[in-house]
Amino acid sequence: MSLTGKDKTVVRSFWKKVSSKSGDIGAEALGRMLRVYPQTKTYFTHWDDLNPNSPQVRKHGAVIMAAVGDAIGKIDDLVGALSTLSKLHAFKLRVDPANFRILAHNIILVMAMYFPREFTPEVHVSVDKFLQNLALALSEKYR
Ligand code: HNI
Repeated sequence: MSLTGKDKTVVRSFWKKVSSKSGDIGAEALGRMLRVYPQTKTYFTHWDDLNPNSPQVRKHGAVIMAAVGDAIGKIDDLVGALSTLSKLHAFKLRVDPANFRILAHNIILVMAMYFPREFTPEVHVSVDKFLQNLALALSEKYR
């Protein structure tokens, strides 16, 4: 479902409130994904420690959320904004795109946990739509 002007406004304004914690959100979301959906661990076997608080998990969670923040800055052209990352995940990392939705689910869950007051039903709808569109844009180069 494509994002409306209102969705974009809601996502941008929520991001302003939470972006200072983006590293923590990403780290916790990635750690949860690896713990709760162990099939996702297969892509990270080159890391020393896949437990939620390991330095590599925390650092990479922050990298992922920085990319999410960057995508919010380019919310009018998510496909263009994510095309390089889409190619990387498709051809080099060979990540099954079903996993993008799994990570998106963990990101929204952690956002709700960390920001219960800001995470209104309105925010929930628009951020969920945004993350689904981001997952779709990341899947664009798969063929
Ligand atoms: Ni993903 C590397 C962004 C989902 C597996 N990933 C990256 C990098 C970014 C990134 C940014 C670093 C790129 C670089 O070095 O140039 N990944 C994102 C985003 C999402 C996502 C925005 C979805 C919200 N990645 C996933 C998922 C998996 C995944 C769901 C697997 C389950 N990503 C990887 C792997 C790497 C990676 C593996 C390389 C890690 C490494 O060791 O450097």
